[in-house]
Amino acid sequence: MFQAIMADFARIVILTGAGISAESGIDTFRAAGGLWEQHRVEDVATPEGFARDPDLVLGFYDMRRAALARAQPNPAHEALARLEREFSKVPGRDLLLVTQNVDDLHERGGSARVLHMHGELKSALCTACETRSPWREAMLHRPPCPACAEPGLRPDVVWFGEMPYQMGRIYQALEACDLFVSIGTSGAVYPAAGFVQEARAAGARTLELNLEPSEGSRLFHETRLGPASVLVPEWVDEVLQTRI
Ligand code: BV8
Repeated sequence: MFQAIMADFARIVILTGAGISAESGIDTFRAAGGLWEQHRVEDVATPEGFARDPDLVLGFYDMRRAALARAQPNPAHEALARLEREFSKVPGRDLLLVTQNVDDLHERGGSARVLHMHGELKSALCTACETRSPWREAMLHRPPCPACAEPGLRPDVVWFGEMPYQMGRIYQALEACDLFVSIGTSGAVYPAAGFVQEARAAGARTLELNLEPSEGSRLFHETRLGPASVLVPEWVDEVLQTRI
């Protein structure tokens, strides 16, 4: 892969996956011992699995919400926040951070504008009144919905077969971007795995930062392999140097 020339980029879309939070101690999905080895996807990340065994699903997300409370953002999250701060100082520049992750490490790392296309662990969706509420506790004991008091809360995350959030806004940003950067994702799940093709069709440069080649590596102009906590700060320095 030839080195992408860090020319001046005005509109950047960044997609992150579980790999950017791995060094914060958050399990990824497909690594050895990862989340999908401990549980079948069909059982814990589909509406059918939730209908079949709500206790298993609520317990699975309670465990992940508790693990998140013990995790801290890492230099990769912090570097993206630095890029957002510097970008926002320059008129006409736009940065959209789209994450597949349901953790809040981007926000705790300092990012202000984060689009959680697969929802968030710290949000509860009521199956009775469809209200979304900020949520930090467990759900296994069926707490009452803050809006309607019904005991019908589920994790506000997008399961397989459900519609990801804000797809219109994401596709709009992909059509207008001049740089698309994918960080820490295996490229195994759609529609996120197809974003690189949307960006290329729009004429954008495409860069992948990942620990190992993903399923979509061949679709990127450039792939850099290594841990996000090293690659992302290096890349942000490159982009910001070019700008000044
Ligand atoms: C949809 C949220 C229609 C919950 C997740 C049949 C029926 C219905 C749908 C389908 C079907 N067949 C296919 C589909 C589509 C389906 C799909 O893609 N299935 C796959 C299995 C083929 N998708 C859907 O159902 C989606 N909805 O299609 O609706 C539609 C279509 C178009 C437009 C609009 C609507 C909904 C999918 C969402 C599922 N929810 N998560 C939760 O978190 O529990 S999926 C979950 O896995 C993630 O959110 C993410 O999206 C996905 C991939 O995970 P990654 O983040 O990439 O993590 P992974 O472990 O896989 O990889 C980690 C990577 O990091 C690795 O590459 C590793 O090398 C790297 N890494 C590790 N350490 C580091 C590192 N990199 C850097 N540094 C490190 N230190």
